Amino acid sequence: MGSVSDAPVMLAAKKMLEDFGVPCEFKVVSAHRTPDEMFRYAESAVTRGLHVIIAGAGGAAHLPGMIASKTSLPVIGVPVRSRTMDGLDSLLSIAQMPKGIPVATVAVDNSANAGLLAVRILGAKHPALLREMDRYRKRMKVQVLNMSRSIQRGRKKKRA
Ligand code: RP5
Repeated sequence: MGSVSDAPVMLAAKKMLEDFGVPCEFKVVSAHRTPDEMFRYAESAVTRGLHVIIAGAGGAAHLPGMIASKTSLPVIGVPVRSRTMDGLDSLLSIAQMPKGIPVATVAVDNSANAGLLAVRILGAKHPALLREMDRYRKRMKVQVLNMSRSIQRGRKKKRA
């Protein structure tokens, strides 16, 4: 992430990866304040054994795009909500990449989805992760159906 102030948002990605048993590192590397470290980070990512990079940043959110320009690993950008423009600046900075350097972009502050997307990417090589993702989707379906049933029961009680 681009700053320690992004940590509260980015923790959801870390938790998601941990829930799926995927090891990850959690660090601050700024495109503007520590550009040399950012380049070193991106250039050494493959040899250090990384498979996917999740990069969260806000405002002039150049971190995901710049990392993607220095590595061939898949990069997922998380637009962190900014104080002044509610995250629209972050979203556009990350999504509007030039042709040739793709960055997958999730919704503003939705680092949980970045974690899930990383698991799906890794799942192409590790079938156990895909099976775990199947179970995750099934659990979600059951939760939604249960919520729907309990709402309907509540409405019936009110009418009775
Ligand atoms: C971006 O500027 C960071 O990713 C962060 O979202 C934003 C504000 O950073 P701080 O001023 O809180 O360090 O580079």
